[in-house]
Amino acid sequence: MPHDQTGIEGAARLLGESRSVVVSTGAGMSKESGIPTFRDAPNALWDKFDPEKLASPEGFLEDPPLVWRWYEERRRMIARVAPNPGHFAIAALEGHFDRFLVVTQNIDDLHRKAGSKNVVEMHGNIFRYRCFDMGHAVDEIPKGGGEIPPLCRCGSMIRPDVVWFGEMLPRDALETAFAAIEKCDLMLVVGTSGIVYPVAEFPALAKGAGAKIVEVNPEKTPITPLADEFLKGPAGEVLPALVDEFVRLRSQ
Ligand code: BV8
Repeated sequence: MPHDQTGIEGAARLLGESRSVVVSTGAGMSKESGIPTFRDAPNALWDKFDPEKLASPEGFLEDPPLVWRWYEERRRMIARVAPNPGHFAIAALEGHFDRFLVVTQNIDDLHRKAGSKNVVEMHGNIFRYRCFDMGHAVDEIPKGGGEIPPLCRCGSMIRPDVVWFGEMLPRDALETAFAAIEKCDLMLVVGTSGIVYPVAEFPALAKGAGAKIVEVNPEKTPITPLADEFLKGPAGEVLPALVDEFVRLRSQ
């Protein structure tokens, strides 16, 4: 899908004028790595399931084996995929700025695998587990128990260390994100439908703090009206082109 060069040049110029950047990414960031997104059909993840049923504490308690197996299936699929050129482009940007933070809604660890150092996972990480009742981290799934979901040493069920609907986001993640958003000159918003709160609020918070907004998405979203530049296209193509133009301008 071709993307417009003028938008790229404008966005690269805005990046060149920035010293503090926040990148906010959603499921679309990982689409070209082969991970289905949540909402853009076909093959959208939620099509087969009701999100309120699977990604919520109530859904887990209603059918723990179903929810556990859904996450195990996703974990196995995610473990097999790799970062795409979009993840690597974001990692390449990091060293060019005084302050640079990736706040991701994704639980797939792909930003870190691509080399990004400053990453905050707003919705947790599918490769981590915790105790359902007590909340403590579970570093290793007990072998041979046979229960589905497996049981924690304290007897409670083990759950994925992700944020479910109706659950508070990790306080430290929110504090880090809000502090960076308040000070950023530019927010790059990539591959999110802008539906899930509180992350959906981040571009408006950044705009309110005086930042420029650049959005990368094949479709317009509720965030698009806030964007100073809207780069229509897939992250895996648009982001490398944006970084190339940014580096070209820097070298002039
Ligand atoms: C909270 C982890 C305070 C698990 C996820 C009623 C009761 C309770 C809460 C609420 C309520 N009503 C509203 C709420 C708040 C709720 C919410 O926002 N609901 C929405 C649906 C309205 N939020 C919460 O519950 C949050 N907690 O508010 O706590 C609280 C507490 C108690 C009571 C009230 C409030 C917690 C939200 C976190 C939920 N967990 N994931 C898991 O992954 O299994 S959310 C999950 O969905 C993802 O993590 C992700 O964040 C979200 C999907 O959003 P996107 O990432 O944007 O993905 P999506 O598929 O939607 O869009 C993809 C985009 O990519 C599209 O725009 C597409 O065009 C684009 N795209 C496609 N291809 C590409 C591309 N872009 C670039 N390149 C491409 N190639």
